[in-house]
Amino acid sequence: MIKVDFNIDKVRKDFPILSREIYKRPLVYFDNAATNQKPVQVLNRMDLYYENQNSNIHRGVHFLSQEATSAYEEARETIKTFINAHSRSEVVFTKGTTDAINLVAHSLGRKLLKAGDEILITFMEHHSNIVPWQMVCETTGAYLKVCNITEKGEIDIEDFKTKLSRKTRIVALNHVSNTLGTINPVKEIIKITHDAGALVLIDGAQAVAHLQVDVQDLDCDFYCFSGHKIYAPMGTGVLYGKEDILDKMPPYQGGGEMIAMVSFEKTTYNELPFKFEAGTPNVGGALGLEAAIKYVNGFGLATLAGYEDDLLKYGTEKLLQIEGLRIYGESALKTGVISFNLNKVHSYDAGTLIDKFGIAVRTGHLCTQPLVGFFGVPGFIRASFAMYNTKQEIDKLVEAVIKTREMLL
Ligand code: 7TS
Repeated sequence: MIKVDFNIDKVRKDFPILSREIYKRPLVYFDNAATNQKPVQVLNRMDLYYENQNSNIHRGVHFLSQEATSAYEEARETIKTFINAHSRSEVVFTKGTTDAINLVAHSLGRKLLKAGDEILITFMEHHSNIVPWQMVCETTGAYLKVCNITEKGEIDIEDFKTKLSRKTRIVALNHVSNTLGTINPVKEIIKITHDAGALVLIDGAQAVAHLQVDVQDLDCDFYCFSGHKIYAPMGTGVLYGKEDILDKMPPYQGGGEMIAMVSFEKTTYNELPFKFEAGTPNVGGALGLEAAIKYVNGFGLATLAGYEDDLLKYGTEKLLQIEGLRIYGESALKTGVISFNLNKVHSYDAGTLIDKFGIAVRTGHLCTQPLVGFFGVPGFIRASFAMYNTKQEIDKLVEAVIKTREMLL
C-alpha cells in the first residue's frame, strides 16, 4: 500500500472555519457526527458552478445546460466508483440519508408491504431509520420489530436471528451508530437476512467518511448516506439500490424529470435513476459532493480511519481517567465517536459549560431516544472526530470536562 503523507497542519488549512475563535478561544469542533466542516476544495467547486455553470439540467439544448448536465452525471459516476455500485442507474441523488430512507420505505410501502409483514430494525437506530418505517406500518398494517443490543453497545446477533422470521420483508440498520460509534457486522447480517428471503437497507450516514464501502461486496439491497457527513454540502445525499429491485419499485414523488410521457389520461415514468429524482436537483451540491469524495480519496479512507482511530484511543484513555465518567459504546470495532456522562450531571448542563471553552460537542438524545432509554439516562455528551482534529484538542476537551465536573459536582 502507498504510504500517504498525512500532514495535519496542511489539512487544517484546507478548512477555513477552523481559524475561527469562539469566546476568544480557537474553535475545537467535535460535533462531526452531526455534520463535518467543508474544505476549500468543496467550497470552490460550488462557487465555480454558481459563478460559471449554473443552469438547469437534463432539459436544455443550450451550452450551459449541457455542460451542467455532464458535470452532474460525472458526479454520479464518481459516487458509483466510490461505493463500487455496478451501474450509474443504481445511484439516486437525494437530499440526504433521511430522504433516502423515506424514499425506500414509502415506495416499498406502496407495493411490497402488506398487513402482517414484518420490518426488523435495531435498538441503536437514528430516528431517521425508525420513524419512516413506523409511518409505513401505519398505512400498510405491517409490524415493526426491534432487535436488542448488548450493554457494550453491540447488536445481539442471537436476538436478531430469533426476530428474523418468514414474515420479515426488510431489515434496516445502520452501518455505524451515530451515538455509540459501533461498527456493525453488516456483511454477516446481510447474509443471514438474504438467507431468510428479506431485503436489507443499510443506513451508512456515519460510515462513508470513515470506512471504505463496497456495496457489491456487502451485497446490500439499499445503502443510504448524506453528503454533509463526508465534508460535502448539506442537502445532498445518495440512495444506492440494486438495479433489479429499484426497477420494480414505484416512484416516491411525482413531478418533472421523473417522467417519460405525461398526459391527463396516463403518465409513464422515466428510466433509472431519474424515476426517483423528481424536480430540479441540487446540482451545485452534487458537484460539491463529488469534490469532497475526491478530497477524501486523495488521502485514502484507510489513512483517515487510521488517524481517527488513534484519536479515538487517545480520547478514550484520557477521558476514562476522569472520576465518575462513563463511556457508552464499548465495542472493539468503533469509529471516532465517544458518548459519555459525568455521574449525575445533566448532559445539557455539561455541554453548555464545555461550549464556553470554545469546544463544540453534541448533547442530549442524539436523535436516538430509544437508545438513550436503553442506557437509562436522559442523554449523552458526544465528542466525534474528523480528519482535522488533533490530540491537543482532545487535551483541551479533557481539561474542560475536568473543570465542568468541579463546577457541577
Ligand atoms: N442515520 C444516522 C446513523 C445518522 O447519524 C443521521 C444523522 C441520520 C441517519 C440522518 O441524516 P440526515 O443527514 O438525513 O439528517 N445524525 C446526526 C447526529 O448524530 N447528530 O445530528 C445528526
